[in-house]
Amino acid sequence: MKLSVAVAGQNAPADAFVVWRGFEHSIRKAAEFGFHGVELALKEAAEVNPKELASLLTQHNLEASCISTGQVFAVLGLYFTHPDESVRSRTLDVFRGLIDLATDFGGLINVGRARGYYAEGQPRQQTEQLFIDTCRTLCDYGVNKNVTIMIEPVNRYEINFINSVAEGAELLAKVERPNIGLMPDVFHMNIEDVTIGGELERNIDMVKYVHFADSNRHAPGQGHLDFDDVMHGLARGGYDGWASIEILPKPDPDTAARQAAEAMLPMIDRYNRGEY
Ligand code: LER
Ligand code: MN
Repeated sequence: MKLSVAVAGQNAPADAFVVWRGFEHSIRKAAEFGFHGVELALKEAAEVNPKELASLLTQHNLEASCISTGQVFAVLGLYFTHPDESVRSRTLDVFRGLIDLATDFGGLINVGRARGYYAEGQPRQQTEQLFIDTCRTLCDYGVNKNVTIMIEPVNRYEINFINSVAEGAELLAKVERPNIGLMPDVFHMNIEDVTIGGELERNIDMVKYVHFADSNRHAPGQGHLDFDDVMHGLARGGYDGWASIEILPKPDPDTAARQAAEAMLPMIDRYNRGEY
């Protein structure tokens, strides 16, 4: 398993769960703190210059772990289940651009709240069908580019559709595409799932990536989540992908990142030595 940290552009909204902003600064800091990669939180592909980004990553010996898309929903207001076809079409355009970018940067696209939600007056069955159809369109676009689309279950206080890993796994089976998967976030699992380690293990075939934060969205170790349980569950399932730190920049960005690195890098080393 490798450890990444979520970062964003300079103009990301204040409530984005990233420790650092500005790609040059973030990549330098991530390397300095010992992370193996950066998760790029973007709202559209045009936000980065691929050549400059590739050269920064090479210079600091870091990988891009994935492209996450919270801002596509939060800033652009775009999502898969929107009743208006023209909004869905713009959503597809933005995601196609991000998929193209992901071919050189990690090959993994996160879909959080951009999956959409059960809206008042919209039949639930229609919401689910729009979700499935959009996933299929994007998976088909990404499959020959080796890009996987990962749906992130998000807790009920942030959205009303696909809250638990179990719900996500059930719905994604209906997408019937090889390059669809789940991105469990242990912060959300702590609210929604019956167990954390157990559910990670049980659904491991769908798990392509994981988000790490403690129960209070602070760095692992600063809340009451049991990361031994998380690591044991992933190890029992034989997981060998990325884990990414997605936390609040509190008490300040560097302290939060240092706490996360100091808590998790030794655990990742033990994990990779087969000690869980
Ligand atoms: C995004 O990765 C996430 O975990 C959500 O809480 C953002 O709304
Ligand atoms: Mn997350």
